[in-house]
Amino acid sequence: MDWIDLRSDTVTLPTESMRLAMAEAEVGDDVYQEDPTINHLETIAAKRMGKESGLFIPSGTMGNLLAVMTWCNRGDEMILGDRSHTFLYEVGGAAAIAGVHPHTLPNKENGTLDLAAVENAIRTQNIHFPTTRLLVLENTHNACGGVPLSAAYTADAGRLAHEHGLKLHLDGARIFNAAAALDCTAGELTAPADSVTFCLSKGLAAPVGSVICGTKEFIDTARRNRKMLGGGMRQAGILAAAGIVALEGMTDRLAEDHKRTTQLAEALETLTGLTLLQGKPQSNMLFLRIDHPDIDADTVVARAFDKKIKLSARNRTDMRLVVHYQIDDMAVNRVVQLFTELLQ
Ligand code: TLP
Repeated sequence: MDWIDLRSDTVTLPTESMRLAMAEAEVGDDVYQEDPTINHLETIAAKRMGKESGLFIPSGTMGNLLAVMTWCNRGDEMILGDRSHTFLYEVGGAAAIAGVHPHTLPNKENGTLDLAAVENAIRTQNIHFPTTRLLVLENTHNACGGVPLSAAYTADAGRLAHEHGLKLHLDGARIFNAAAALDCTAGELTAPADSVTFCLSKGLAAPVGSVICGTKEFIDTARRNRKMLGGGMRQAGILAAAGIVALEGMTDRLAEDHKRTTQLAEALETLTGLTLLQGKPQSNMLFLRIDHPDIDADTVVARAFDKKIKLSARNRTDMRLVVHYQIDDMAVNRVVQLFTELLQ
């Protein structure tokens, strides 16, 4: 029996065609910008995001840090959600490395920020204040349940940012999930943003990598900053080759993951001792609460492991399940069976 892993879509394994493309990739030294495979990935990625240029980077975390470093000076302020990945899960790199001061606002349940609150948070000219330079949004919003942010909302946020001289960065780690959820193109969702990062290594199943996109001028500076962070990767066309397969071949199938997430949710919500958090899933994530006298989330994780199912607990009661390329109908059935047996 194969392992099932619902801890994240970061656990996806590369496909056969990715491995083949990696083996055959033409490579060069990317610090000299001479890796043809990376150059090609950056070109097609920028095109999909509707931006001038792209830069291949090792991770989404580095992408968000590069955006912060490239748009802000030390001591500047950025506005972002209190449940955003950049604030919660990036080791405080924006403060520690970029020296940027985070001004958090509460994320609404739908992943957005109240734009009137954003406007109020933008600093005026005052000798006591840092300068507000950047607004960061996340699409899909991970901690808010994998919810997609609409193109209309992002456009309103972009307009507001630009009216006040701010830049808008979009953490689009799962922007293709958002596009699948909203039945639009990724480009429609990224159009209002000055910079966007997206991950190849999550639902798109590439082994490593993200791309950050923006104007040529922005990317030229981000490239210098990537070098400063030690992210100049030499013959990484081996990795970019898998990224090209991911970008060209894996985005259209994400709706399948969303369908299975809904099926899983519909089966689990019928069980007593379990409630769905954040409503019906809108993409590939399912958040649930265990509400049982004898079983907590850690017990579920331990019992699941015995059945070759990897799950993770967010705290004593809550769990996040993420559906991805390696989760087929049979895997969904095994997970439903596990919860049914545990909670009955
Ligand atoms: N998210 C991971 C963990 O870090 C929590 C996950 O399992 O979901 N932005 C968003 C919205 C993300 O969800 C993640 C990763 C990142 C950025 C960072 O990407 P990587 O892992 O490539 O640094």
